[in-house]
Amino acid sequence: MAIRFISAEEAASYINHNDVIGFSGFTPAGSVKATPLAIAERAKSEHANNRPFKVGVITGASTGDSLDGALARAEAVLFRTPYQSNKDLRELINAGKAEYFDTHLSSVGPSIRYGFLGKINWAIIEACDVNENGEIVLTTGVGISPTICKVADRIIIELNHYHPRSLRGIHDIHIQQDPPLRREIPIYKPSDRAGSEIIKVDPSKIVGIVETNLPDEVKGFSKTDDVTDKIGQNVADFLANEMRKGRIPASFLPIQSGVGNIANAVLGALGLNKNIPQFEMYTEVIQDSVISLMKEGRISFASGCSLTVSPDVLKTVYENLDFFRKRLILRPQEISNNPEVARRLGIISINTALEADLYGNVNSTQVMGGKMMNGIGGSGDFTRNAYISIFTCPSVAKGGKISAFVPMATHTDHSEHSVQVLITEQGIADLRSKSPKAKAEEILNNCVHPDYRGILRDYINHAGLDSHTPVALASAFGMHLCFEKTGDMRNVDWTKYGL
Ligand code: 0RQ
Repeated sequence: MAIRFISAEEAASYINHNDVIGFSGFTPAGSVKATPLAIAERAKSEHANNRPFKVGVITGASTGDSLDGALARAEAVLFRTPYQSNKDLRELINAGKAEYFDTHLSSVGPSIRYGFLGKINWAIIEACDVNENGEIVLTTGVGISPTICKVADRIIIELNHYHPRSLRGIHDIHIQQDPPLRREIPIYKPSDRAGSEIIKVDPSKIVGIVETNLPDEVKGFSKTDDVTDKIGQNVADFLANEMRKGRIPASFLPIQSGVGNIANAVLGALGLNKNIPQFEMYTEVIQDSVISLMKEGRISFASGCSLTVSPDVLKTVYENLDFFRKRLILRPQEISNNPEVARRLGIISINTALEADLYGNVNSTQVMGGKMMNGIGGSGDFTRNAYISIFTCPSVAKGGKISAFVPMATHTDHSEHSVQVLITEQGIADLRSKSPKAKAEEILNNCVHPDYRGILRDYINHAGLDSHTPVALASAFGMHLCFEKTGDMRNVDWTKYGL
């Protein structure tokens, strides 16, 4: 194959209305940038000429603004899956102008191969190197790229010169065979390799190569504050205590940590707590704090799906690639988030809740039951299969007007059967081996904000104390209804809500 270089506009000109596209990347790391921007422009000009133009968008997880943001603003999204976190796309989804289905990240690649997502017309992926034999070296995110390259009819590659070709070797591309031929994944510790450094495709499927030189659109983190620092300290104290009690081996266990401000602060706190030994990570997103802790020797190895770090941190990684190459592996999300591996390694999962109920059911995705925030991401892949599963969140949101703890979660991503520990800035609720009533006491005494303890105590006292799980059906959403009516859950008057 002679490599054919094309412009992003030419690439976009090949895409048809209703085409389904699988995009590279996992978070903004490794997401394509120039081609989706050109597709968005094409959509706008088609719409201006009264012609329909929308595409199905399948990604690894969230992406950068040039992909999700641009396509959303152009109203060019037919459907979208899985995790997203772009403000404009979120608004489009919540306005019902794009079909969105949220699914576990480890399931996306296999679901595509099983045919559950229909035909995939295009794979549009970012690479730092490609040759005439169809050998592709990815950049900072692996996501679903190996699978979409395999199943898509045609492939467009963004060759991004921002990333050095010497990234080759940092990826471990292993895709399982599908049932009934599936075997075990040969990963027994985070640093084990199971696959290849490259993706190999049929070169005749590559329609063209779009050259770019663009950084990942990774946003920095908010500075930690008293609340996130305290949550981090509580997580570190909990884990140090588990070690003291002999419930976590002295060599420690691999950590999985979600994304966002809280997760970043938690990792920082784990690094600072000298009662926790040097540790490894088997996770999905490798954030800024992982790189700092690696430099300090607190993290010895990190296996992930993406290197989602701010531009300055990525520069440090590239300037010291020999050091980091020995300590980092990037894998497809069906392997980084694989339930089999999570269970085998005994990972400690730490993810974030929007709200939880008094029995430990966690809502990570839908505000007031129906407004999509980001999506479940990998939190379900890990939580259900963790050695210890932890959820963190501040005890209140919106300046105290919303309690993170409510009588009944308005949506459940993680059920009480999988959630073992809840941690806020107030303290730690250890839910393991407790009945629903005992879980409610633990949460009420240790995690709930003082402003809401009396309110929730009243609910518990009145709610079916003669049942296994105390629930007063008429009042269960009283705090949410009160917020909708008055803008503050603290105003709840239970007598108005059935108690
Ligand atoms: O909104 O900034 O407008 O006030 O939610 O909350 O406290 O900044 O926390 O950045 O860590 O995000 C769950 C969304 C938390 C994220 C979530 C409002 C709050 C604020 C964000 P404002 P914070 P974070 C990894 C694995 C998905 C599950 C997961 C997430 C905004 O961590 O998407 O962990 N997790 N996946 O005010 C209304 C409530 C609220 C609320 C918080 N009860 N009601 N709004 N907020 N609680 C992902 C991958 O797999 C890639």
